[in-house]
Amino acid sequence: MSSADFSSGGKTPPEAPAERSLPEWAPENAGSEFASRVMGGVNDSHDGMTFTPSAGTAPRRRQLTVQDYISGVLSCDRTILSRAITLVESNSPSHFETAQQVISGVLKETGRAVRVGITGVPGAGKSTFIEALGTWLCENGHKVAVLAVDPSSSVTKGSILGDKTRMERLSRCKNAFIRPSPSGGTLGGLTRKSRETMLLCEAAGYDVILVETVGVGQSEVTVRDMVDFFMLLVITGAGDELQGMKKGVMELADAIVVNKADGDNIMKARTTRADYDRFLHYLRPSTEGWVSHAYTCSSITNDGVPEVWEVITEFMETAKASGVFMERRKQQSLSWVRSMVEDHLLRSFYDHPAVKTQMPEIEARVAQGNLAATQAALELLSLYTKQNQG
Ligand SMILES: Nc1nc2c(ncn2[C@@H]2O[C@H](COP(=O)(O)OP(=O)(O)O)[C@@H](O)[C@H]2O)c(=O)[nH]1
Ligand SMILES: [Mg+2]
Repeated sequence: MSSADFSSGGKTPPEAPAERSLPEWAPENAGSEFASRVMGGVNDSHDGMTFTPSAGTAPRRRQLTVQDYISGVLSCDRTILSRAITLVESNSPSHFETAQQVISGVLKETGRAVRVGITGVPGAGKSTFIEALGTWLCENGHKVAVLAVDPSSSVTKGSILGDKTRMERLSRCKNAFIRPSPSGGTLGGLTRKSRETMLLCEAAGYDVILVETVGVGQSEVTVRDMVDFFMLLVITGAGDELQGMKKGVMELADAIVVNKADGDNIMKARTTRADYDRFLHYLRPSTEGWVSHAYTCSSITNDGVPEVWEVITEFMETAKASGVFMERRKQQSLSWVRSMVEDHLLRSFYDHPAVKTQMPEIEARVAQGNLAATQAALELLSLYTKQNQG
């Protein structure tokens, strides 16, 4: 089996955005000429900047070589960066190969950004917070990339995280790059795509990566595993604030931020903050050597937003000094490798022809009580291994 099979699912490739005529984040809407032909480098001294019109038709986009992608990403050409991400998000094996060459080509320019994950229930204000923090960071000399990991979009086709129209202000900053969640595929596939997108953004010079996610399935754990700093955004509510809040999520957080501390809500937000802070005191810290605290902010008035960045900065200094930062990055790379292997194996198993054909019957026998679960699993696995060896 080729490495191409790592690419998620067996679906048709998504179409890429046509140059200029569509927003850079809109892969679903795009023209149909993309890409089974992006492969294939050039042998001459092609500088990657010329059009190669096909006879008779006006070209809507030029094809890019691997080298075009690499130099485009490294020089932060946003159109090319978007197309490189579309390539990474594609489910087509040939795109996968090209994407891997592009990633390899930029890899040494990655890893220098501060990676921040932001989770919280829908409506907590994650997007608004990211917009506030992102805009403030851009005004203070940073280059900010915003990504989303939204496993709901692959299942329900609807996005829990909402769309990027909310980040209108941030999207006008020339130092900001906003990319919505890729659609389609398993959470494993989604994870690979998000991580690689993060690398591409880093290679393009974005020094802060903000990843929005929501507490669905494993997505929080997934995002914790790809960022340096993980924060939980919460809001005040009626009654017991902490009720219904999963202890596990709080244990992942390097900070809990009570958002919407504005107007009539300020006092309540402060009380909520104190409650969370007390609670955090009893939890295992998410990051060794760092005591997670709770804070308040308003993503509308911006009060407390720069202070959250101060916390992140202090966290990075502490974690780098203690070696925890490097160790976590190392572990993250290793778990990335493992999750890709697992994802690949799962797909290879369920896509296996013999398994596919016989699975319904074997499962039916289990359901009818005519076959033990263990025996069924063994039968399926032997179908898989037998034909793989043969
Ligand atoms: N008053 C107030 N409203 C906010 C604040 N942050 C977000 N909101 C509002 O809360 C709603 C949900 O925000 P959104 O960012 O979409 O939440 P998300 O689902 O967590 O991304 C929107 O109507 C926002 O305008 C805040 O700090 N203060
Ligand atoms: Mg949102």
